[in-house]
Amino acid sequence: MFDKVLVANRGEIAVRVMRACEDLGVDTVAVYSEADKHAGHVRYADEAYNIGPARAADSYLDHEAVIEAAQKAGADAIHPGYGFLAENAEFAEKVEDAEGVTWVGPSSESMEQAGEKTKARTIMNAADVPIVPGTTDPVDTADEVKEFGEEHGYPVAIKAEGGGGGRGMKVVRDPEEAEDQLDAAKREGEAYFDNDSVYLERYLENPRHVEVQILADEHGNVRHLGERDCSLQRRHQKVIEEGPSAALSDDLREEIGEAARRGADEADYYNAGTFEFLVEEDPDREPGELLGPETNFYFLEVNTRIQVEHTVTEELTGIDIVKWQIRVAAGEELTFSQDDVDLEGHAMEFRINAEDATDEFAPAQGGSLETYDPPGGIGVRMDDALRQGDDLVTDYDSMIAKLIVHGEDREECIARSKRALEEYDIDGIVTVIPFHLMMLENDAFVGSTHTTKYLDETLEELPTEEYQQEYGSETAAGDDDEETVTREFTIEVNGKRFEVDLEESALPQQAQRPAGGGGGGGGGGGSSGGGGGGASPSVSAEGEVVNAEMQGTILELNVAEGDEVGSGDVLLVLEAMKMENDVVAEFGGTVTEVAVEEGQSVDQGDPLVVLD
Ligand code: MV4
Repeated sequence: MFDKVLVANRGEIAVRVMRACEDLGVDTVAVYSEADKHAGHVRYADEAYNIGPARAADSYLDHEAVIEAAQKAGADAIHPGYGFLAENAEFAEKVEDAEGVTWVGPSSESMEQAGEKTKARTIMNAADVPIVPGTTDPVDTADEVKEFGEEHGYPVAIKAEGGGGGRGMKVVRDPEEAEDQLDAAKREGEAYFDNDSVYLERYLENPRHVEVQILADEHGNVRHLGERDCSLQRRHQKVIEEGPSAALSDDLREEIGEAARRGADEADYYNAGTFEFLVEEDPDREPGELLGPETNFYFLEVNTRIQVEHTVTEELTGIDIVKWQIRVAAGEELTFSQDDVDLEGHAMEFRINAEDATDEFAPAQGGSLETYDPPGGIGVRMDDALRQGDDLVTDYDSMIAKLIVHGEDREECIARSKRALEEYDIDGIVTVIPFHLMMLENDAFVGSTHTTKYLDETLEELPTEEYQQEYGSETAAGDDDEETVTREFTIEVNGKRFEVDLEESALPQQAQRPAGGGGGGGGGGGSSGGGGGGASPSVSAEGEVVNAEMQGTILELNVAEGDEVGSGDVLLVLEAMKMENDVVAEFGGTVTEVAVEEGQSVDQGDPLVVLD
């Protein structure tokens, strides 16, 4: 076993990995950026090293800085968590080659194979794992797309060779779209993955997203730990994950699990991994009916990392997946057989994101945890790295915690989840807790007839605002547009306790009154957050700078210096956290400067374009 493991990550997953180390009696090393000096993972670790500025590219993504920290600390292994460098085969190879340091993960070769989708499809095909009907060779011309459409029918999916997780996929619904969508897919592939190679698949209109957890050692033992259903997604972002899937019959479950195991075996895969499948939903299926063994399912991709939602599987199987990642990397053999793997009860994971569901899930732009009082009790697990009083760090993703709930069956799991989410007390930062509570009373989710399209298609019809009103946290600036401050008081009347919410209407009053009118208590003044352009409304002689609202990648640049634009024109598309965000002109004018190029990654607040 290792003596000391460096965790090349931050937040809840870094703490999760360090907890596994503690359980194994292994020392822990954290790395952190300037923005994370006081972060939970730094507090948790035995020792910690500053590896650079807040900007991820200069710290958590800096290969040399991470490896140097490991060598300085005398760590004999590096665990990458998820995100950041976790699926970077080049980095894994550098760690493999570094003196005295072991990579906790699959071989860099496996990672490279998994990253090239046509290669992965070829291997799965060889292992008799069903793949979506399509090509395993790259496609170059619109004519090839049309030929495929004629033979297999429309719609056709064009996917980037290096793609995954919602990036670089375009759908062609009729032959006229072939050329444009082919260009778009190639452009995205080039911008994100430095690879404009694309391939084709039949596009499935109504899939469920089912993924199988694999654990394998370096001695040829491969186990599958059952599946998770991640069909509840918004713009490719998972919202609630659960297991076992409430849509699968046991026979189908067994088939999919065994297919994943065969695939991992064929690929000589080791360590933890997830095999993603699309399962063709039957649109006429009623709640309570299950998809039988005749149902089509298709391999989609392999994720060569520990995933956010691994906790669901841990609750169902009682197996500590992260601990096994470390043991397997140290050369140990798995000590349980496939028959030993038992799924017990039902589990759900709720991602607690600091986002405003009533404002297109805009990430919170700041704030601090005035109250942080997470739930507990039977069946409740919290994975987080925060405590009351912490300031929100907005430089990275918006997930601040995970709530994982286990019950004897799905019904108990849902009831317990409601209880836990209602217990959860957070003030000072907006979160999606009210949205989760809404989903637990949503017919499609409760009946488990939802597919991956459900949220994107019906979000607008859901009573998101009502739940936010009822269950939303108190935040300093109030709810975005309404500039009210709510304060909670506890009073006792004749010995009975009452909780009273007092609302102060702060800002509008001040604005209407002449100076000196007093009125509200200061009330935060509120950054408006929101989805629009984001630049402050001051005007300078050279023009107004449009800044990046969040960290991301420039996917598409629509303007050049000297261009005239109208109010509302899309200046560029910023991809952040797997979502495409249009950055629009707030007023018409001339583009006096373009500060970025396609494919460039930018930080929150970086200047993008100047408009005059
Ligand atoms: C598909 C598909 C339908 N047909 N491929 C989206 C992310 C990327 N990893 C693959 N994705 C999809 N591929 C074919 N041939 C539908 C999706 C898809 C999806 C998949 C899993 C989870 C959520 C999704 C949401 C929209 C589309």
